[in-house]
Amino acid sequence: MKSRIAEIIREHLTFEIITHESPDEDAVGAARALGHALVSLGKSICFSFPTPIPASLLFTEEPVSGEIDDPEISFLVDVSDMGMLRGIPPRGEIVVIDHHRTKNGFGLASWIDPGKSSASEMVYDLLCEMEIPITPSIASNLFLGVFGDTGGFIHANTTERVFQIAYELVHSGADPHFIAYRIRKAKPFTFYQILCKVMERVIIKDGVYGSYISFTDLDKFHARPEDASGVVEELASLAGSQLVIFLREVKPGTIHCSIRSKQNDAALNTARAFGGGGHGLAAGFTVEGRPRELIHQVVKEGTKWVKTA
Ligand SMILES: [Mn+2]
Repeated sequence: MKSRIAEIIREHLTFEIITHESPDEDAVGAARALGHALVSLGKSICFSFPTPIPASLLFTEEPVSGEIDDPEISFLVDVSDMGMLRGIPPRGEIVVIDHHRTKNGFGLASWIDPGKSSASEMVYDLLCEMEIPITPSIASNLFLGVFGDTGGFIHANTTERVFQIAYELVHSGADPHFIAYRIRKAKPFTFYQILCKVMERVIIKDGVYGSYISFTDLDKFHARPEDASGVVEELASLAGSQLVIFLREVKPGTIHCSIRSKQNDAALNTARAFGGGGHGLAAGFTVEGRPRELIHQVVKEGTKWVKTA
């Protein structure tokens, strides 16, 4: 499928690059790296982000090309769920590059590989296949994505291959210290205000830890939407937690849920019960409701999927 995508790139001139709502490091890194690569081939590109890139992820170089009105191809990068596009339709023929587990491929070509650490790893493989030089801008964006999706080389997807790619990216000009510090050592004060509130409310049941932050809390802290990102990882760092759930009321009555688990598929199965999806160990969903009530339901569902010793 990788070679089919390479062929599609060679045969077309104008590309739209789309990623999922609330873009994370991998979404931004993979999308921008692919953009740089296409521009280096003389193609014209444009981006379509269903929700804006958080300010904290705006430090890597953005590719620039001439304006296009009618892209021939729409790349979906780090996303294969049309529900995560906020209803914004792709304008060209769809080509998917994603590592989230989904049932079916679709569009003109669909390269979905849950065995990859990140969409950035896939873009790296594609560029190698096409013998496109990895410039420092491409390297920095791909390193951002690989670092982000492996949790800083911590998660189970941190394979030997990931380190090999990281080596190549640093060799090609990515600055690992700069990127890691921008992501990990530059947290806003509001992050810790949110975290304190979340910790006060933790519910613990059979290895399942759940908590939430309401829209009112976020408003009180003058928090930006992205200020709560990383809270779920802090819950997952608690000793004894097998599955963690974090609800964030993104606007009054709309709740986004992030789930992490240490046992395979527990996060995904819990998310699926509420119409969501993701990876086996990291999944989520968005529903209408009240966080204070919903948290009990999600914790209860989570306990079904956690095997207790
Ligand atoms: Mn990803």
